[in-house]
Amino acid sequence: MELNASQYAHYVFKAFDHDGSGTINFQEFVLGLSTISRGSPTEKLQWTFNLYDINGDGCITREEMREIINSIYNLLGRFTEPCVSAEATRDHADRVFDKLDMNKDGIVTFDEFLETCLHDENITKSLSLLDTVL
Ligand SMILES: [Ca+2]
Ligand SMILES: [Ca+2]
Repeated sequence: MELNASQYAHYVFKAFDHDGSGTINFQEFVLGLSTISRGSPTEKLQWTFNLYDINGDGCITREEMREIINSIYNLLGRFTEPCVSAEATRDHADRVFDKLDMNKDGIVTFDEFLETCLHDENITKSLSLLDTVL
């Protein structure tokens, strides 16, 4: 599947759209922005988790992780030289996913996500690449 910057924008939009109505009202917008800029570490991670949980079922699959990281790289790719290869992107996504999936059951729950991120600064950094593009 072809991913591009507008898809990433779509995912970010979805993360802001708290009630999933398809539109962002002023309250949701303010809530999203204040979480990103002033939220506690847990609140920020909850927000990031929601971004990665594309279908909103409460857990992150490997496919979802690949898709978001891919779309972030696609967006960043416009500003970086040389471009990151598709394999490198996939590798990165798999490495992050394997770290997050503590019990190796193929899905990342919010508890696993929180636990890993609060103890591993590098993971938090690579997950919050979006800080630099928002
Ligand atoms: Ca999901
Ligand atoms: Ca798991």
